[in-house]
Amino acid sequence: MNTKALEKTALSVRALSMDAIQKANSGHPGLPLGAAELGALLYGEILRHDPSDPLWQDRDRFVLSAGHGSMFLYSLLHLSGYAVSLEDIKNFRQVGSPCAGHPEFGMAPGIETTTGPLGQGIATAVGMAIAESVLAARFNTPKRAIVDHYTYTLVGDGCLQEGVASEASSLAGHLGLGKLIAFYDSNKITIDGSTDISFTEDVAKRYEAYGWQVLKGSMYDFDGVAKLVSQAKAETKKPTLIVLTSIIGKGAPNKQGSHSVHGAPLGPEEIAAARAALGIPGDFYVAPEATEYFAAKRAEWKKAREAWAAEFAAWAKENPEKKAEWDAFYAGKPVAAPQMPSFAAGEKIATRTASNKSLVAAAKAWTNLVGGSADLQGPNAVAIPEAGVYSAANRAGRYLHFGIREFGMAAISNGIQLHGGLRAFCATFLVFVDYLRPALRLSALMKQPVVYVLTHDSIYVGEDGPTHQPIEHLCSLRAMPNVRVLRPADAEETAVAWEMAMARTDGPTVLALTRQNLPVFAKADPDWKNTARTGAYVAKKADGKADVVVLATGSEVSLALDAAAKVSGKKVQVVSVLSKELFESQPEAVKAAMVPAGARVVVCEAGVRTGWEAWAKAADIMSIDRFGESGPADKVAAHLGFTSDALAALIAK
Ligand SMILES: Cc1ncc(C[n+]2csc(CCOP(=O)(O)OP(=O)(O)O)c2C)c(N)n1
Ligand SMILES: [Mg+2]
Repeated sequence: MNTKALEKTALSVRALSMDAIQKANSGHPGLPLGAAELGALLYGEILRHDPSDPLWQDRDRFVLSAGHGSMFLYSLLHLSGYAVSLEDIKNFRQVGSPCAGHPEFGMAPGIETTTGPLGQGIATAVGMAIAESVLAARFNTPKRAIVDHYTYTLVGDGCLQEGVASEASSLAGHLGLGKLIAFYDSNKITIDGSTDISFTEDVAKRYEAYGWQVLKGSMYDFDGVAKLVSQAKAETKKPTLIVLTSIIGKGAPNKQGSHSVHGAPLGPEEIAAARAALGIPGDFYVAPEATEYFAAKRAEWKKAREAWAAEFAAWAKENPEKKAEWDAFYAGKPVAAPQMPSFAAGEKIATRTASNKSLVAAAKAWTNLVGGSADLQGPNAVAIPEAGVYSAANRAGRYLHFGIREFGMAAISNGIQLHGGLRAFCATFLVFVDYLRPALRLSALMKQPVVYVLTHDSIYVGEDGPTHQPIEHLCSLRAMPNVRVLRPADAEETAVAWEMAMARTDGPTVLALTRQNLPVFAKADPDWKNTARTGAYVAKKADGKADVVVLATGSEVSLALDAAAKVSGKKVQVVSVLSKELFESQPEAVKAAMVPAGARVVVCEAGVRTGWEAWAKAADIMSIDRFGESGPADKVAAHLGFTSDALAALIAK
C-alpha cells in the first residue's frame, strides 16, 4: 500500500472539498475533511471498480449514506478517473451541474444512488447486497463466480439515529449479509452540537444485537482500516460495521471538531489557515502524487475488469441458458411472454386477489422479479409459491419477508432495483404508505420502476376502522411527481395494471387494490385494454351524446355502473379512470372522446375531493373528506353516503 500517495489523495479531497464549498458559498465540509483518509483508501485500495466502465456489473458498490458529504464523493470520483471534471467540481451546487448539492443518481457516473435523506442510504445498500447475493446464487457455477462483489456504505451519526437504518440493519443482520460493510464516521458531532445532547446509546452493542460483526478503529490509520476491511470480508455470515473514530472537519485548524464545520463554508481565513497547516499550495489543488497514483491504478483496474470479462465470456459459453437469462435480466425484459390471467364477466373477486394471479404470472415471465411484503403476505396477496423464500440459507429465493419495516422495505427495494439485473416490488396496506413515503419519493426521483402493491385501498376495509382506512392517500400519491398511481376497477383491469407496471421503465407504480370483492363488468369500449393505457376508458357508453359523464376509479366504478342503471331520462356515460394523472396528461382529443364537451361531469371516489375540482363542481363530487369509521364495510360506506342510490340521485340532479 502506497501510504504516501494515499495521504496526498486525502489532502486533495480536503483541498477540493473546501474550495468547491467556498466557491458555491454552500455545502458541508465537515464530512469530506473528516473522512478524507477513508475516501482515499476506499477509492484507491478497497473498491474493486473501473472508472472506464462505471456500469461494470460486478463492480463493488459504494453508497455515501451521509449524502450531505457529497464533496467527499465528487472529489474521489474526479481523482480516481470517473467522468467528473475539475470544471464540474468548480460548479458544485449550481443548476445542471453533475455535482449537485447532494449526490443524485444519474447525474454523474459513479453515483450509485441518491442520498441526502439520512438513513436511507444504508437501507438502500442493504438492498444492493441482497441483489448481489440473489444474482450470485442464480448465475454462479461451481467453476466460475461471475457475481462476486461487496457493498460498502459510509454512515454518520445522523444515519444511525434514523429509524430506517435500524429497520434495514436489523433485517441485514437477520439475513446474514456477509458482503455488506458499513463504515461509521463516528465524530460525535451533528448539526446541533455534540451527540451528547441526544445520542448516547452504545451503537456497537446495538449492531451486535442485530447480528452484525462490529469492529473499531481510527479514521486516520490506513493500515489499521485496511486490516479491518480484511476482517470484515473474512466474516462471511454477518454484515460488518466498522466504527471509525474521527474528527469532523479535520484539517481546518480552528474549526475542526466543532459543529460549526458541519454545514457551512470554512470562510477565506480558515481556508488560508488550513492551507498553511496542511501544505496546500493553491486553489482546487490536486497533488501530483495523487494523479500519478490513480493513473497507475486505472491500468490495474482495467486489467482486473478485463480478466472478469474473459471469465464471463467463458461462463457464457459454458452456460448459454444462464447467459440468455442474464441478458434478459439486464435488459429489463421478460424471459418469456407473460401469460396474464383472464376472468369471466360477473365473477366477483377482490382486485388484491386478481393482483396475486397477475403477480404470479409476471414472476413466471420476469424471473428476476424479487420482492415481498411487510408482514402482510396474505392480506396483500403477494405470495409467489414457486419463487421460494429468500433467506441466509436460500439466496436464490425471490420472496422477501421484510418484516414489519415498511420504510426499510421500500428503501431496500430501491437498492435491489438500482443494483441492476433485478425487478423489485414491495407491499403493504395503502394507508401505511405514509410509513414508506420518503423511499417512494426516492424511487420517483431516481426513476426506478419499483412496483408498490398497496391493498385495502379505501373505507371499504371496514371493521379495522379509520386508522386503516385510506382517505387522503390516493390524492397525496398523485401529488408526487413521477409516481404512477393505478387503481383498477375489477380483476381484468388489475391484469392490465400489472402489465403497465412491468412495462414501465422510468418510475415507480403504485397499485391501489381492494380488500373487498368486486364484480368483473362488461366494458363498452371493445379496445378497452389499449385505451386503458391512456389512463381511462369508457366502461358504459351513453346512448347518444352524454348528458352526464361519471368519472370513477377502482371500486367506485361498479358503484357508478349500478347507479347509472338506476337513472332514467338522462344519457349517462361511465368512465373508469385507472390512472387520473396519466389520463390528465393525454391530448385534449383523447380526453374529449371520453368526456365530451358540454356534458356535466360527476366524480365518484372513496377519498378526498382535492384534485378532482378541475373536472367537476364541488357539489358534483362524491368524495370522503373526513376520517372513516369502524364497522362492516357496507355499513361504513352507507354511513358516508357511498351507495348507488345516493350516486344515482346525484347523477339525476
Ligand atoms: C432525514 C433527514 N433529516 C435531516 C436532515 C438534515 N441534516 C443533514 S446533515 C444532518 C446532521 C447529520 O449529522 P452526521 O450524520 O453526524 O453528519 P456530520 O455532521 O458528522 O457530518 C442533518 C440533521 C437530512 N439530511 N435528512
Ligand atoms: Mg457526525
